[in-house]
Amino acid sequence: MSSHTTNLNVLSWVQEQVRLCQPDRVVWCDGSDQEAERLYQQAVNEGILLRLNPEKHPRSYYHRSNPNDVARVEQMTYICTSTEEEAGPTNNWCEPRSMYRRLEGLTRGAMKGRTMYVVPYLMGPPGSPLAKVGVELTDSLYVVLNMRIMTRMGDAAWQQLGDSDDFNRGLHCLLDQNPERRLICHFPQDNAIISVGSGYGGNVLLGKKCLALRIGSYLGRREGWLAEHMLILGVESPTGEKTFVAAAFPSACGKTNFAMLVPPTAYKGWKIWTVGDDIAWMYPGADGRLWAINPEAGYFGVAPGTNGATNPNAMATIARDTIFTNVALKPDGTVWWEGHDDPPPSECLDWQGRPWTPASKEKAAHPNSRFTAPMANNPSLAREVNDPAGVPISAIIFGGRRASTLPLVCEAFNWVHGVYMGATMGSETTAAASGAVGQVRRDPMAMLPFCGYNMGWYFRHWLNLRKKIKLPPRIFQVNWFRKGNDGRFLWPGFGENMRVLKWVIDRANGSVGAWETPLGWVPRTQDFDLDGMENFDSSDFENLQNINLEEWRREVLSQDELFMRLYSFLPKEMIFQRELLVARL
Ligand code: OXD
Ligand code: MN
Repeated sequence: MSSHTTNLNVLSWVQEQVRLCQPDRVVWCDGSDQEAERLYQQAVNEGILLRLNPEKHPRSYYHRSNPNDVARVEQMTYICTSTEEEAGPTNNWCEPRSMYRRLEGLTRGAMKGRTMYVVPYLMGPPGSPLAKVGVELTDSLYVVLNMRIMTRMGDAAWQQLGDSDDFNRGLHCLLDQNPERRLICHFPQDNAIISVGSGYGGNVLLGKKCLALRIGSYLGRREGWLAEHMLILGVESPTGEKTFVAAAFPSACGKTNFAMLVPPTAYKGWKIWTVGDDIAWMYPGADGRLWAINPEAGYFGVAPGTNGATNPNAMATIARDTIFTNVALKPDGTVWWEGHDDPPPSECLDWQGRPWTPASKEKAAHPNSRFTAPMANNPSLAREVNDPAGVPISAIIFGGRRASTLPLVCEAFNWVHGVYMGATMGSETTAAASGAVGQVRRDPMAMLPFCGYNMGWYFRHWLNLRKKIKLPPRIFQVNWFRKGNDGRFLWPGFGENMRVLKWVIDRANGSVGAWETPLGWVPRTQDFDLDGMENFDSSDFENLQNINLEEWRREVLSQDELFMRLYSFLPKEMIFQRELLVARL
C-alpha cells in the first residue's frame, strides 16, 4: 500500500522500525472513511471488536481488554533523559541508551506474523503554530481505530509536516500483554515514545498522554508554552459574550462532564461550549493574553456515571460512531454501565464476558471503562475548536477530589499564589491509574502522572511565563466533592457547577466583589447565586465554604511531603507562599 508521504525522514525511520519489529505486512493508514470501514470489518472478523446493535448504536463497537490491562500504569511509565535531574523526583527515570537497549530486546521480531500499521496524526487544528505531528507504528487495530477518533489522522498530518524532520516517533507493540513486560517510555530529547505490553488507551494512544502531555510539557518548557491536563470551555452569556476557561482536574474527576455542562433552568440564555475535555496547550499570544488549543479530536471518557442527567451532551455524543471498552454488554447488542439511564439489565455479560445479573457482587462495567467518541458528535462543540489560534483564556481552575478541607471555590490573590494553589493540589486517587483508589495524594496541577520533566522546573516555568502574559487569567481552586459528617456530598455538582462558573467568570470580567480569607478570595454569600436550587440554601453554602483551621494545619503539613521531595528544585516563591499561608492561617 502506498505511503501517502514522500518525507524521507519518515520513510527511513519506518524502514528501520520494520527491520526491527519484522512485521509480515505494513499498512500505511490514510484516515479515510473507506479505510475505517475496511478496518472495522477486519477488527470484527478478528474478534477484536464486536459490532453493536446498528439501530441502537449506529456504527459503534464493543471491545474487551485483557483484564490485567485496564488503566494507566504509572509505575511502568518512564521519562528517559540524559540526566536523572531532568526527569526529576516525581518521575521514573532511566538513562536513554540502556532503556533503548532493553526495549530493542523486547521489540525485536515482536511483529512477526502480524501487521504493522503506520498511523500519521496531527495534534491540534491544521495550520496552528502549536500543532504537532506524530507517527505511531502499532500492531493493534484497536489502537488505529481509536487514534482515528482521537486525533486528526491521515493527510492533515503529512500536510503539516511537509518534508520536515520534526515529528514524534511512536512505536507501540502489544507483545503478549504480560504486565511484567509492560513499559511506557518517553525520550523527550528525541521526541520519541516506545510503549510495549499494553493495549489500554492511556498507555497506547500515543498522541494523548504520551505526546500531548509528557513530551508536550517538555517541549513547552523549551519553546515557551504549556501542555496541561485541562479541559477548555466557553461560557456564553444571554447577550452573546463568550468567556473561555481552562480547568485542571485529575483523571476521572469529571472533566468531561464539566466541559459539556448544561446550565440549570434558572440560567436561561446561558450556554456552555466545549473546546476540549482533557488536554490544553496554552501559549502567550501577541495580544498579551494566554491562548489555548485542544490538541485532540475526540473524547476518551469514563463511562460509569455518565447518563442523561450528569452529562446529556456526552450521551448524545456517544449515541453513534463510538468504541466502548470494558462496559457491560446486553443480549440485544447494546451497552450498559453502573450509573446508566437504563436500569440494571436482568442479565448481561460483564466487562470480562462473564454472565452478570443484578444479584452479582461485582460491577458489570469496569470502573475505568471508557467510550471513545468523535468531538464532531458533541452538540455543545465550540465553533472555535478548529481555529488555529485557539481561544483566549480568562480564568484557570484547579480542582481536586477532596472529602474535606477544601472549600467549593476560592480565588488566588495573584498569579504566584495561583501557581502555589495548583502546585499543592491534592486529590483522592481514582480507577484511571492502577493502584489503590481513594487515597489523597499531591497531584500538582493534575500533572503528577503527566509532567515529562522535573516538577520543580515545571513550577518555575509557570512562574516565568507570567512575564510573557500582560493580561494573565485569574486562577481559582474548586472542590465539587466535599462531604458532610453523614458521608453525603454537600454540593450537587454537574449542571449546578454553572453557579461556580458564573462567579468565576464574573470575577474574571471584574463584575463582582469577593471576601478575603486566609486561603484567597471567596464569594460573599449574597453574591453566590442559589436561585432555583432545591434543598440548598445559604447556610449549606457557608458549610461548603467553611475553612477548618485544624484541617488546614494538617493540609499544610501534608503539602510539605511533596515540597520535601522537590526541595532542591523548588522555586523560592513556593516556599514564600507557604510561609504566607501559614501566617494567614
Ligand atoms: C485520561 C486519564 O484517560 O487522565 O484522560 O487517565
Ligand atoms: Mn486525563
